[in-house]
Amino acid sequence: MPLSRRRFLTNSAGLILGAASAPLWLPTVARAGTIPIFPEYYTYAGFYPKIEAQSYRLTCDGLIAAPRVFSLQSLYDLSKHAEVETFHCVTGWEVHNVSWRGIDLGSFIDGLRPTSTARYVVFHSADGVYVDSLTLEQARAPGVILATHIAGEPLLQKGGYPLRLLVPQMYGYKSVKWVNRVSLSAVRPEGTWERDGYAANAYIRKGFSWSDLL
Ligand SMILES: Nc1nc2c(c(=O)[nH]1)N[C@H]1C(S)=C(S)[C@@H](COP(=O)(O)O)O[C@H]1N2
Ligand SMILES: [Mo]
Repeated sequence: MPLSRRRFLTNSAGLILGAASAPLWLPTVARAGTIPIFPEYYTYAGFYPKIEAQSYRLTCDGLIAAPRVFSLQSLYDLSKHAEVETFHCVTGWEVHNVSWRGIDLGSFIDGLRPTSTARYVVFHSADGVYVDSLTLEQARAPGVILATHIAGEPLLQKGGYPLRLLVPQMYGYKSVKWVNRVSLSAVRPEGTWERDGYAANAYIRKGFSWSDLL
């Protein structure tokens, strides 16, 4: 292609893009409908659990007054906390202004009536592999929710449907997907990413490289 022709195309493209006020680079939030599409949908287990609303149960056990089992409907009834946050994966990507709805974790845990010896909240995934935990104090921090909805819609199957943890203060690996068991414990089991050397207290550190966490 002659150089002049190429210049012409570049100029036209610039004008069109300018008129549409769309940036030339890819936006951080790509949208299908209203649900933001994340750059990656991780599955450490190697598959995405397919959970049916009717048969789903959340089991709560360990150091609490008595074990409890919740249906999805009963969790939706508790899902009243709205939260808009940037989601940060420790591998470097982030998605801005994600609007979530979920259950305030602090009040949920208080409702389970932890015993005086309980120190950690452990989150298990229906994939049977992934696990992570928070201290009771971290679990009670503002904005920490068991998310049921994203952008007003139930979570995507790949995004942890029907229930995922959201810890906005920490890197995404803390936010366990497909949560089906919440267990109160006196000891902290090693989380999936901790086994690879990542911090249990995964606070997002602006201006630091992800490798600082290693
Ligand atoms: N069960 C389960 N939860 C998980 C993961 C996983 O592989 N399995 N990956 C974690 C990581 S590293 C990140 S960054 C987020 C990514 O969320 P997404 O898969 O919805 O994009 O989920 C977290 N929760
Ligand atoms: Mo991640």
